[in-house]
Amino acid sequence: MLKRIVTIQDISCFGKCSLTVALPVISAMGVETAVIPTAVLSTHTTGFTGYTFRDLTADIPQIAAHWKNMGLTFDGIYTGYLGSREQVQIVSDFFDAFRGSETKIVVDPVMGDAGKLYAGFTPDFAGEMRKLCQKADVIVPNLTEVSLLLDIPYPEQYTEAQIRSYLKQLTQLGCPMAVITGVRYNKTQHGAAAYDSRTDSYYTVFREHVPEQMHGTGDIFSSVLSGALVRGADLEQALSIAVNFTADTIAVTVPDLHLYPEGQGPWYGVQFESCIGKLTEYCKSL
Ligand code: PXL
Repeated sequence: MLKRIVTIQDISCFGKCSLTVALPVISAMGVETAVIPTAVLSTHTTGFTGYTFRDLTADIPQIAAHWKNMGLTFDGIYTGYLGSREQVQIVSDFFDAFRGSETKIVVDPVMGDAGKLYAGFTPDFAGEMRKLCQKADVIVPNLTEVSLLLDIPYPEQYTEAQIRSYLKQLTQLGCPMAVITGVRYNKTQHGAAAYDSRTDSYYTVFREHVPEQMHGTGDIFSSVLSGALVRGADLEQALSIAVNFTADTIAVTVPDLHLYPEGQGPWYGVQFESCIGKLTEYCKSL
């Protein structure tokens, strides 16, 4: 029987992030992908201006009630960008209603990047997100989100020992496993680090660093990680597939960045479509 994930995040109609990457990427991994759109935006909020934003918070409990009546169950629940504290609370109730003994819950606590909050977020939102993280099996913050969750200054520079300490502190929020994305210990490599508190094991996977800030790559990473975990990968395997696929999508995009409107290339997202074949290849090991 096909595994089934429900992913709960916004749909940014243009700009390839959140649902417009989660749906194709998780489906390509051979996992059925149900969605709950939390909001509809004309574009994502980084770089573009004048975007529309339709909030769908009120629809979420109604969708959940319908699904409960139908007896739907999920092998995985993966959450990304959530637009308000109220939405985080509703998603937390969704976890309680749909968590089965085998359900993997992945929370990507989307709040910011490169030391800055995304438009519309305030630091107090982090308190609500911290509570949601307690209910997850795996959380997937970048270093900006780590600083918000742990209430520490954004670390511009860090050592491997510090990353290990952050990972451990993240699991002490209440989730057994944590992954930190966008980790760099030197100028040439870029990757992610993970910690499983149940076995006290650390893992890291790196690829060549590309000096471009691309948009939507965190959502691609978390989608792949979620798909792999639901397909039965352990944390180390899931980390490896997620880092490698994300790096592949960045590598194919860089040579074309100059073809996009002036300076906007990174906002348009990465060309993950041309890497889907590699993703299915990586999934053969699962
Ligand atoms: O990729 C994260 C993300 C998701 N959804 C929306 C965003 C962003 C980041 O800017 O604006 C609407």
